[in-house]
Amino acid sequence: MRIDIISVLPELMESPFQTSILRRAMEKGLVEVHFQHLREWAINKHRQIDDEPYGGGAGMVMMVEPLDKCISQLKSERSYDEVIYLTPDGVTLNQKIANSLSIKNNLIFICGHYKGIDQRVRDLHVTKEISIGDYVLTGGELAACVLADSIIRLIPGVLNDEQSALTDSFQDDLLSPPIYTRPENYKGLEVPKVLLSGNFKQIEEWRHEEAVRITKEKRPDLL
Ligand code: 6GU
Repeated sequence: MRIDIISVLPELMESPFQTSILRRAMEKGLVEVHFQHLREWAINKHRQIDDEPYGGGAGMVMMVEPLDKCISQLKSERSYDEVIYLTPDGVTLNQKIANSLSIKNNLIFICGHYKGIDQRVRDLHVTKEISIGDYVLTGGELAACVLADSIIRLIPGVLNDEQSALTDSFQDDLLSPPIYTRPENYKGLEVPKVLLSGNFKQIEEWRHEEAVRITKEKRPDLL
């Protein structure tokens, strides 16, 4: 998979991709992440990428030309499955969306800033608009990192068995059951006996019951 992230502030996204699992995924060649610096596509010597909104009002608008030039250049080099605009107006990211994007080849992410992007970028190029929740961030960069992380970890080979994505919370619309490691007794708090029983059928039943109980308690909307 290849992800191109278009941004005015790519510095904001450096460390997530240089650390731990995402870094290893890139080193293994399972994913390429390319940062496209939007200012390099600016059309004047001030490297301007935003301008005042027609019709007035507060805040600036990201101009159509730099974004269109950058996206058109990328599209001339390879075909893209989706052009995703990260915006609080988008559909809220969930595991189903991450799953569906994890099987794509090439993706473009556009990180919005200020009041957003000129509508014509959406009309020309954007195929999906994604938000990471009902709150406002300073820009789309942190959301792009969240989206990329949720997708990349699902690519076969990125996680090892211990980190398996198959037993995640949300993978079957249930939260995870409680988990324990040594010691068996800590300050009088004991590990549930069933987990020490060696009876895998019983353990699986217990885990499922606990997952249902916890989901009912914390996130009844998922059931
Ligand atoms: Cl994708 N962008 C911004 N600026 N704020 C957000 C968001 C995205 N998702 C939630 N809040």
